[in-house]
Amino acid sequence: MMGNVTHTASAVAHSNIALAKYWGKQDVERNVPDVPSLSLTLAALSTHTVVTFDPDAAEDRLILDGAVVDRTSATASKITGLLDRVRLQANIRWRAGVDTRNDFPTASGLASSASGFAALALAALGAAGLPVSSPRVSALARSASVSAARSVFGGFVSLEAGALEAQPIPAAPAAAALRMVIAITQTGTKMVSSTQGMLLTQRTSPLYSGWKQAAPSIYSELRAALQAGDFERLGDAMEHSALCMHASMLAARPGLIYPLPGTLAAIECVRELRRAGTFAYFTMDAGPHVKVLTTEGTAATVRQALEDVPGVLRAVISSAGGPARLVQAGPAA
Ligand code: 2P0
Repeated sequence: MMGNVTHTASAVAHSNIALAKYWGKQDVERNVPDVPSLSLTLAALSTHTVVTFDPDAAEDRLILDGAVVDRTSATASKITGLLDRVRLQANIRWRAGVDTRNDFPTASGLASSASGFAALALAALGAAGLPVSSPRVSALARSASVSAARSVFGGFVSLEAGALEAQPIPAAPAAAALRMVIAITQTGTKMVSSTQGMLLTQRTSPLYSGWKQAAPSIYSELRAALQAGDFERLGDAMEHSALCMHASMLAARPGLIYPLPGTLAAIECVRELRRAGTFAYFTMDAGPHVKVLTTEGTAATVRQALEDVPGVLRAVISSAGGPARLVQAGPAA
């Protein structure tokens, strides 16, 4: 139990893109994944979160990119759910102030929950004076958002089916030259949240069982290719993972159609680049943006080609990012 002072901590975490996708929950209550996933943490996209436990506060105050988060939203309940777990572990009842900022546009549809909940988990444990070992932070982040478990670690990260926490995995030394180019496409409609989307897929898609059956072997192939430095095989398995996941989404009822015309044009551009001999493989998540795996030497060419695609607004190059880190902890001034 802490003394009667305000405790605060500040953390930074990077986002991540899954090369082998997670889509489906084995345990909805505990938020445990149904399939194994493997991601690359991205240096270019990060979230900075400050958590302050305040004995005098009557309720949690949540600020996202300078705006108050609607208390009735799913985001607010995920944040307060995570804070409640920390309060329980620390045996405190104090309400918290949470101030979180993304260094990329939150409304752009890029994954902000991965970096956001990883930074929140680390800052909240730090502010409560609890140990911040990576497995513990990862398990707490996962309880709010499965992909966030992976953002606690840098580089290549895996999260096994049924696992409570992610872990960093070895890659061939040449993997240091890999880059991800994120092509941001026009967003038209409001997206179904990932949580709602995957529960709908599990409940209604006749292709979910096929996805669940295929995912472990795609993951294993991708992991082996990464370790062996066989990047063509890695890229091929990565595209297969994304397309199998999207096949299961498309067959949900009502169908989840995330790609937009610009998404398909960007995919065609990637295949065109590859036919011309450039190392470039795509993946896409629960949104219309396209993420392209390429190398340091070809990233600028890939970015330019993507930015020339109608429907692509801009493209960002990212190298591998490091682990989530505490930037400041202790009683507030
Ligand atoms: C992934 N996605 O592996 C997959 C691929 C989107 C498509 O993890 O319900 O925010 O909070 O555990 O982690 C996005 O879903 O979902 C996601 P919840 P999460 O990156």
